[in-house]
Amino acid sequence: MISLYTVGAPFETGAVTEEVPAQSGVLPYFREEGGAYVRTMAPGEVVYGLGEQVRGINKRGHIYVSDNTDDPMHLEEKRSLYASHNLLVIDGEEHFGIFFDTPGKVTFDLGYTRYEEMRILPEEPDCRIYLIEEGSSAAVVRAFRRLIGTSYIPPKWAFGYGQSRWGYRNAEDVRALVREYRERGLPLDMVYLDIDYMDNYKDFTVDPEAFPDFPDFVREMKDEGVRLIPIIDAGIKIEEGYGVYEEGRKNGYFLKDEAGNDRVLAVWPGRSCLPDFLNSRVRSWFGRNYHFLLRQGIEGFWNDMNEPAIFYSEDHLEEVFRHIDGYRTQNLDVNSYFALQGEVTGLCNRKEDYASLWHDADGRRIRHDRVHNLYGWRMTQAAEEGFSSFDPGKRFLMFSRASYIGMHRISGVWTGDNHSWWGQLLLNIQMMPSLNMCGFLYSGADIGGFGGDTTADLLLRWLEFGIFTPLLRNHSAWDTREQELFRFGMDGAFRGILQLRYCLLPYLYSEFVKAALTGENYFSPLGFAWPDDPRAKETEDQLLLGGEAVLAPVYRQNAAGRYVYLPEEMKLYRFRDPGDYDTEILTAGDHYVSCALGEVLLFVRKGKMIPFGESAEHVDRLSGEIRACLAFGEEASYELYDDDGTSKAVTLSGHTHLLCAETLTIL
Ligand code: MIG
Repeated sequence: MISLYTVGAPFETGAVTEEVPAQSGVLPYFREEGGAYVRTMAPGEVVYGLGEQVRGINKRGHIYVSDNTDDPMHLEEKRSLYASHNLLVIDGEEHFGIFFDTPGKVTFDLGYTRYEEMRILPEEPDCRIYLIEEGSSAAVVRAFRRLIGTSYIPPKWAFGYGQSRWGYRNAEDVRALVREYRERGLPLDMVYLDIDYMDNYKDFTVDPEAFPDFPDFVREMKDEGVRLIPIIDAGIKIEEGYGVYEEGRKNGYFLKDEAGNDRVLAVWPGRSCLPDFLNSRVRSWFGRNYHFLLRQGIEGFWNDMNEPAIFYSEDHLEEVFRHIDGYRTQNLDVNSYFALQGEVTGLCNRKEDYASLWHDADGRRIRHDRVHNLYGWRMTQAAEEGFSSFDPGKRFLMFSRASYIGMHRISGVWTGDNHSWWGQLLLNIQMMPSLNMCGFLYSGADIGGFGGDTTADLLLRWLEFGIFTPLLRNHSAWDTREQELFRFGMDGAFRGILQLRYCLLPYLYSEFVKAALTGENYFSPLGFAWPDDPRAKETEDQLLLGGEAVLAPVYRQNAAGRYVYLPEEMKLYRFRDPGDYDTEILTAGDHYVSCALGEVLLFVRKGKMIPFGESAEHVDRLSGEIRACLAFGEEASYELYDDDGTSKAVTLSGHTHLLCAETLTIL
C-alpha cells in the first residue's frame, strides 16, 4: 500500500508515474522536529536504499546528503556522490519504504548523531513523501518500482564489453586498440570516446584532425563489430563563432545570474555557460544537437559533468586571486597556510555559485540550488528527446553521471570517478543492489578504477564481478597506468572471464529485461530472498543475481578464496573459462571456498537453472542458440526472455519460452 503526504506546494519532479491518493493526516512512524522527520530505530533494524551512495548495503550508522556532487574521492567519510536517490527501505520491527520526492538537498542521518535515531531533513520544506507499506523489503521495492515506472532498457549490444579511457587521442589510437582486442580474441562491443574527440572540448563537434572523415570511421568500426560511444558534457564553451554557444546565447538558453545575464562558469573548456535544462525549449534544442552525431552513425552516449560540476565562477576566482595576493607578504603559519590552500581547493562546486544561478522552468523563475538534484536528469531527458525525434522506434545507449529517481526510465548510470583501490571494488558490489532498488538497473562502475594506477590482479578480480553488471566498462583517467585488458600479459585469464560474460549474456539480458518490466531487482541483498535469516541479512559482500544464483566475488588483494555464507544448499560452479570449470554441492552454512585469481564463483540455487550460450567477438555475432545450462537439479527450468535487442517496444508476453534442464546439457 502506498500513501502520499504532501507538504506545501512542492516542485514537480516527475519521479512518480502512478497516481496515489493524497493523505491528509500526519506521516506515521515519524515525529516532526523543526522540519526534520525523526524516529527511533529498533536494535537490529536494517536500512536499505539511497541508491548511489558510499558505504554498505545496510546504510545504518552514517549520515548521507542528497546533493549531486562531482567528487572523485569516494571515501567512507563522504556524504554525497553524483546522485540523489531519496528512498529508504526500513526492515526491522517496523517495515516500510519512504521516498522523499524533492529536488533540493535532503540529509539522511541514519544513526550518526544519535546511534538509535533516524533523522531526515529535507532542506526544501515543500516535499512529497511517499510511504510504502508491504510485508517484506522485496515487496516494498516492487511496489516502489511500480510507482516510479519501468526501467530503461538499452540495446542488447550494450551488454557487451566496453573499453574506455580518457586519452584516446585520435582514430589511430582507437583502431590500434580494436586491433589488439580482435587479434587476441578478447570480445569487444564498444569503445568510448572521452572529451579528447571533441574540437577543443566543445559539445557536438568532432576534432577534424584527430578524426578525419568521422562517419567513415564510425562505419569502419561498426564493421569490426565495435560501436563508438562519445561523451557529452553539460557545459557549453563560450566562443565566438561556435554555433551551439551562439544559438544558446541568442535564445536565452543558459542559466542566468540574478540580474538576468548569462552566468559565466568554468568547466573543461574553460569559460562556459550551462544550459537551462529545466526549460522544455532548451531541452528540445539541446536534444536536437545530438542529431549531429546520430547522423554520423553514433548510437549511444554518456552524459558527464551534469551535477552540474563547476570548476570555478569568474567573479569568485577574481576574489581568490585578490586574497592570495594578500598572503604574499605574510609568514604563513598553520592557520594562514591552510586557509590559502582552502581558497584554491574551495574554488569548485561552491554552494554560493549554485545559489547564484537562476532557471526559467517553463515560466517559473527558480534558484538553482532549490532544484539542483534534477539537473542531470533534465540534461539526459534532453538527450532522450533527441533520440526519439531522430528514431522513435529504436533503442539508444544512454547513461549519465548525475541522476535522480525518475531518470531510471530513460537512462542508466555509471558510478563516476572511483579509484584503483580494492575497497572500491567492494563499494561497487554494495552499490549495485541499492541502485536497483531505486530503479537504476543499467549501471556499473569504472572497472579497474578510474583514478590511480591499477594492477593486473585488481583488474582481474574486478572483472570477475564486473561480468555480471549490466554496464561492463573498463575506464581510466588520462594520467594513470593504461589498463586495457591486453596490457598485462595475461590475455588467457582475461579472455576466459570475458567469454564467460558472453556465454551468460542470454541469461543476463533475460534477467535484466524481466527486472526492468516487473520491478524485481537484478541484484538483491541476500536479505531480500531470505528475510527470516539474520545471517543473510547481515551479509554485505554477496549478492543474489536474478532469482537463480548467488555471487560471492573476491575483493581482497592476494586472497586465494573467501568465506561464503549460503542460506540454503547450492551448487557451486567455479569457472576459469566457459569450458574449464568444476562443480560442487555445498550445504547451507559457512564455507571457505577457494577461488584463485582468474576464477569466477557462481552458486546456483536448488531447482534453478541458468541458460548458457556461446561466446563471440561481439554481441551481434551471438547466435542466441542455447544447448547447455547451469542447473541444480534435473527438473530445473527457466523462462528465457529474448528479443531483437533494438526495438523500443518491449513486452514480456509473446517472448517468453520455457527452457528445461531435461532438454539441455547440464554443465
Ligand atoms: O572530471 O571527461 O567522470 O569519466 O573521463 C573530469 C573526462 C571529467 C569526469 C568523468 C570521467 C571522464 C572525465 N570527466
